[in-house]
Amino acid sequence: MALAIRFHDQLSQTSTTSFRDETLRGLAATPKWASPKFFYDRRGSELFEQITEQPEYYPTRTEVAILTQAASEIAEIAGPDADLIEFGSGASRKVRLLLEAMRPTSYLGIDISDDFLRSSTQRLAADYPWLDVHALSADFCDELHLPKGFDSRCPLAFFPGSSIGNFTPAQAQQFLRRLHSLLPVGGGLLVGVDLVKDRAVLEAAYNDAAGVTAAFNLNLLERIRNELASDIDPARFTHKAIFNAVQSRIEMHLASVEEQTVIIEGRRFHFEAGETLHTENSYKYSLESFAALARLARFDSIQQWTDPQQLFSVHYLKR
Ligand code: AVJ
Repeated sequence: MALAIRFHDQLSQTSTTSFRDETLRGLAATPKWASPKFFYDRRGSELFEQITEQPEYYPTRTEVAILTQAASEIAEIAGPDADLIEFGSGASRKVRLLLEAMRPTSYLGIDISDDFLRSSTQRLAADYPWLDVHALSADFCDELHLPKGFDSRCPLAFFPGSSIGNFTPAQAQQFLRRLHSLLPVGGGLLVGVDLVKDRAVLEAAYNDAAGVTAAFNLNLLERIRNELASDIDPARFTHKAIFNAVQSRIEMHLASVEEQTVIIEGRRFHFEAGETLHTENSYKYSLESFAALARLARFDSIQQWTDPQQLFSVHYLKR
């Protein structure tokens, strides 16, 4: 039946323990940190969708404009037998541009937010009855296995949104190497990469006036309070996002408004007034620095697209 999606679960039981263990590990460290992959519970995924609609947050609409322009060229490079694998599919909006241009036989969406993934892939299956839709709930920071039943001779991996910017350059290189070995010779990788630019533009994008990014950041504390045994109070923290030019990254933090001790799973964590929990890095590249990183992971740069203002880029890499 055309509307049936095939759902593969690689997260299941391990996900609560990894949230607990990684949270405790990060809070015990100096400086304190938390992994941005835990932003994406259902509420967090919804807040992220709202971020993408804020006037200051240029990446999504710019990437959509680039993909709209480039879709037929991308389909041509990928060839008639290509299938699509999307990493961090979220609401699966951008991939529609590619699906319509490429008309692949199969699509596999991979995301850490499993109920969100379920509903967005179900909508894809309903809208494209000719498409064989697979969904894989997985943390792609772990080892990658393509699910049984999804076999493609010519996959095109799509990693949109500059999610690769959440990795340090060293981790990004390692991730690209793993993708490289997952793909058969001739397979492709289409990756969205945010570009370095003026500090004011960057900082505005992560400090939207409506406060959606602040709510998204603070939702991590809601998650700790709801899913772990904790007395943490999100009202005693504030959102902070700054551009670190030396490291070429936006940093998001949650700053403690006063000196306090929070309890999580029976452990006590002390915060000085103003001390922060570092929740996210979002690295910004130049066209050249990203192409160099891809080369280190043994990919060939086939084509790059950008917008007239050079805000964002999309790279076509080939194994
Ligand atoms: C999904 C990682 C690409 O870094 O811009 C948006 C996440 N964080 N606003 C980004 C995010 C705050 C986003 N990525």
